[in-house]
Amino acid sequence: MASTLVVHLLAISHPCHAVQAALDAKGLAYEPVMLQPGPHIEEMQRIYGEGRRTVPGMLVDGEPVHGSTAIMERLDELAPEPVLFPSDAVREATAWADGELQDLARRIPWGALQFRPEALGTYGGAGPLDPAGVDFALRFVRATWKHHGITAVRLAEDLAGLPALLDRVDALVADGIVGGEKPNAADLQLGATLRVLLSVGDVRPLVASRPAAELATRWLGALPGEVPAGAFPAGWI
Ligand SMILES: N[C@@H](CCC(=O)N[C@@H](CS)C(=O)NCC(=O)O)C(=O)O
Repeated sequence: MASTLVVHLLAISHPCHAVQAALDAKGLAYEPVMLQPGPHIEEMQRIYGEGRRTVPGMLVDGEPVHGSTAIMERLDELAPEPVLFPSDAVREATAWADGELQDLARRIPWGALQFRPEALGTYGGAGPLDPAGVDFALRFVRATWKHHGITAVRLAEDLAGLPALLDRVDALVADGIVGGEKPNAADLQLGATLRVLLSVGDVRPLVASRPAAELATRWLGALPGEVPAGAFPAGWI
């Protein structure tokens, strides 16, 4: 009998999008539980245990599996095709994507939204926010700066370091570790992060002209959301 899968998610979370794409690729049915940003931290720890505050998490017949990569590993046990971890090289690329690069897709968009807070509305599929919405967005974005340790100095360093990270993604494509006929875990983790970066107008040109860009939309489609170019002060890109 098929296992019952319950997946705890946030609507705007790229590791959650990667896991949802993996479930879809394997054709596994699951119950999505959408949590509220903020209260999700307490709820996740209640379900998955102390210190496990982040989404995504998955219950397999009630057994907790926490974190996007651990979930993908478990999905390979539940359904063989497509194999998400076909090689050690994919495992290594996934671990990298789930760390350093994944974090950038938090700091860069939240960083840009500080300068264009009205654009927060576009990530929910709506238009730019009205003035009352901007008041809310400014408070929310400020909280994300604190939560993710974003500072202007760190952002400028992130932006300066981005081309080297994108070079590494391009090398994974060139080596055939990602970008194959079927999605693996690294395709999905990288794609989920890259499509967030594509939504930030200032960095889109850095990504769009590269082989890496194809990964962004191949398995996950385009992300709603757009921070118009010109958000970051000139010279940061
Ligand atoms: N690398 C982890 C990180 C997950 C993560 O940081 N999720 C964010 C949402 S994108 C979250 O729940 N953050 C809450 C927090 O930092 O306390 C994974 O891929 O599962």
